[in-house]
Formats: sequence, structure tokens, C-alpha cells
Amino acid sequence: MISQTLIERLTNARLVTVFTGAGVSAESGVATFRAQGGLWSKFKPEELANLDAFLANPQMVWEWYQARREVVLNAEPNEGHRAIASLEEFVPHVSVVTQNIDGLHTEAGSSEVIELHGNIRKNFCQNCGKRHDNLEILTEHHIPSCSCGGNIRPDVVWFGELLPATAIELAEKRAKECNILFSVGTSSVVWPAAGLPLLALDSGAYVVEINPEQTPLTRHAHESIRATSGEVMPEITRLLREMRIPSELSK
Ligand code: BV8
Repeated sequence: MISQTLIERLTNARLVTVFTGAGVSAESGVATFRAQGGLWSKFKPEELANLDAFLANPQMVWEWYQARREVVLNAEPNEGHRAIASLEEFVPHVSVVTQNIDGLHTEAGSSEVIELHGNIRKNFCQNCGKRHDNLEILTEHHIPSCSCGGNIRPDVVWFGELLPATAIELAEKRAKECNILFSVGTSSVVWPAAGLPLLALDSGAYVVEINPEQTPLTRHAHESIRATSGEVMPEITRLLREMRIPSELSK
């Protein structure tokens, strides 16, 4: 499942970028979007994950995010998250660029996590922009109001909204300068995030996809491993651990 080429490249890599999507959190019990039974099979993104939906029916959108927060706040990082974090034992610099809003990469211990689509634990006022990151409102059933009277909304990027400039700029930098880019657990259909593995390819990186299904990235990647994040990432770190000369012998 893991090629010798990939392991050799990993042992010589200076920077590895791990680009992730909802599939990485699936094994933590957090629903994906486009798989059967995923979030979008019950809801239409245009009905919920966009500003017009929020302005038209703020309470409905707030309740949808409350339901998702309930799952996320009770979810734990899985083997895949933890293996991605422990890559840092073997590679000088690992950058996690995630489309996920669940915060599980940070909880798993990854030191650089770039959140392209925001974070479901955070909120701000739609009217004045004031931040409302106090955790107690995460359990409010009725949509809370800001002191300015505006509606408070989750700090996530909705369709039609721009990604945070600092996040996408740093993500593009990490895609351009990395030796290896893993694309893990994403259907590779949401832009501009889906362009990052192609940017890495154009910049000479070795691109490896990890997904039980094919995606639009599959035919471009150097390797596409038809398996789950929780199977592949721990196997990679196990092989790296086996290869690492015990420190007392390397003196
Ligand atoms: C923007 C909100 C300026 C937060 C989300 C260029 C071309 C075409 C379209 C566009 C374009 N530029 C902009 C667009 C429009 C749009 C877009 O991309 N539409 C697509 C759908 C056609 N993009 C935007 O609007 C972006 N904004 O560009 O602004 C603009 C605007 C309009 C027009 C031009 C410019 C904003 C995009 C962000 C939208 N926000 N969510 C939330 O509520 O979560 S999207 C949503 O999809 C999530 O954020 C998620 O991160 C993202 C991607 O989904 P995935 O993570 O890939 O999840 P998915 O379920 O799809 O796939 C899971 C995969 O995992 C599957 O392949 C499965 O096989 C695999 N898997 C399952 N289990 C496992 C596994 N893999 C490994 N291990 C497992 N165990």
C-alpha cells in the first residue's frame, strides 16, 4: 500500500504539506458532505451553507450549525489525525492545510494548521463583525444577538464567500514550497481549495492522494491510495519509525 518511493521521499523531505477534507474526520464520527448519507444528502448546501440562507432564515441555519457543533464538540481526533500530527517526528516541517472546521487536527497535536474554511467553534456578528468566541453560546438553541442587535453566525466560509486571505495565501505558499503534498479525505470539488494539490504538482512536489474513492485529483496525482486516512497515515508513520536509526546508534 505504501510505496518505497514515498518512504524514501519522506525521509529526505524538508517540508510536507497535508491537505485534508471531511474524510479525515469521518472516522471520528463527523459526517462528510458528499458521501451517501453525508450532510449534503439531507440538506442542500445552497439552502444552508451560504449567506443568503442565513439572512433569509438565521434561526434555521444557526440550528443546523448547532447540531453539527454538538457532534464536533463530542468528537475525538482519530488515528489518522494523530498519525498526521506525529509526522512531525520525522519531517522537519509539516503543514496541515484543512478544509475542515472541526478543529480536530489542532486537538491531535499538529503544530501548523491552516483552516481554509474557518472553525465551527468560533462566531462573529454578521452585522458589525465583532467576535463572539465565548464557548457558552455554542449551546444556545436560539440564535444569539450581538450588542449591536445583529445576528451572531458561525465563523465558517460559506459558498460565495472569500476564504480568509492570510489562510489561502499561506496555504498556497506551503503548496508551492513543499517536497510532498498529501491530499487526504477530500472529494476535490470545492474551489479554490481544490486547486492547491495542482499548484503543488506544478511546483514539483510529489503528490499522494489518500481516499477510498477516486476524485478529480486522482489522474493527476503521482500516487492515489484507495484506502482510508486511518489505515494509511498510521502505516506511513510505522514504516518511518522502523526505518529511523535509534538515536543512540546514529552518533
Ligand atoms: C469562493 C462551509 C469567491 C463550512 C463549505 C472555481 C470553480 C468552480 C466553482 C467555484 C470556483 N471558485 C468558487 C467557486 C464556487 C464554490 C465552489 O467551489 N463550488 C463547488 C461546489 C463547485 N466555492 C466557493 O464559493 C468558495 N468561495 O471561492 O469565493 C467566489 C465565489 C463564487 C464564485 C467565484 C468566486 C467557498 C468554498 C467553501 C464553502 N464552504 N462549507 C461548513 O459548513 O462546513 S464547503 C464544504 O465542502 C466543506 O467546507 C468541505 O470542507 C468542503 C469540501 O468537502 P470535502 O472536505 O472534500 O468533503 P466531501 O464530503 O466532499 O468528501 C469527503 C471525501 O472523503 C470523499 O471523497 C470520501 O471518499 C472521502 N472519505 C470518506 N471517508 C474517508 C475518506 N477519505 C479518507 N479516509 C476516510 N476514512
